[in-house]
Amino acid sequence: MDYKRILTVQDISCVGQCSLTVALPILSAAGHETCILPSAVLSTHTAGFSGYTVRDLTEDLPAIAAHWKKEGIRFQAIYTGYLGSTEQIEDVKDIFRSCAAEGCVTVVDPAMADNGKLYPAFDEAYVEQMKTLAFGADIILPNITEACLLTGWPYREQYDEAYVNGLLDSLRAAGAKTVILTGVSYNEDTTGVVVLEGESRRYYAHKRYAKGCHGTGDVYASAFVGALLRGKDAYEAARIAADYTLRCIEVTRTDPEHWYGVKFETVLPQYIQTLN
Ligand code: PXL
Repeated sequence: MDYKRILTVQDISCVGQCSLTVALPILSAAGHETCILPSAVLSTHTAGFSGYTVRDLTEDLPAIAAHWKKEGIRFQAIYTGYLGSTEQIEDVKDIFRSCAAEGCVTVVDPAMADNGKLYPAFDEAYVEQMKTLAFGADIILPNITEACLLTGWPYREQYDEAYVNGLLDSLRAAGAKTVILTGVSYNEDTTGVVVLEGESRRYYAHKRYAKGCHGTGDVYASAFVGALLRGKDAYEAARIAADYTLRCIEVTRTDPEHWYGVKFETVLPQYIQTLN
């Protein structure tokens, strides 16, 4: 197996099964050396908890990047998620430029919004700056809300294929290369992802549960990156990640105490099997 070194840049939510506490185990399980750059440290994630603490690590990023440059450290993939500040995005772009190994794949999950709303930490300036990161990346994984924010396309709860195609056209026109558009659902029973690559648009649909779970975007993006770096093509990686995320929801949804994340650890063996 080809052993790859990947850098993932996202926050540490100490409790809540999202961002780095999900990305690191999933990427490691996929068999990759996983280096991390914490964008911020929070006591919990911000969706459903109140009174959480936040330490923004923006100030630390330039010195960390400078050290890596001095050591000649390079990554075969760089994958970003929830970031700590608008200013930090410039530092992340600098890391894209200076720490990429030859053929490095850059993957941006513009984790900033869902269900038509920005997460509490972010504002319009963050969205503007995120565009400069996302449209320079090889692959982006927005949900519909994030794709609307990145393009100015109007957000709608009910939509059809023509709406989704228009949204994908807008992303393409704005500079997006490969797009994995998540949470695309045309009826109550199924949801799925659209994979836009060159002229090809393919939809993968699977069972939908009425109530979503927190943290599934991060589980999905991490499982996607893990599979992609194992040599799967974008559509196959998108399918593997969707099936895995669905299993995570299935083992969690009947436990009302576990409202803040998904029990992704318990089904990691199945994810690993699908990669082999
Ligand atoms: O799952 C995305 C995410 C990551 N990190 C933090 C969050 C969220 C979503 O709300 O609050 C801190």
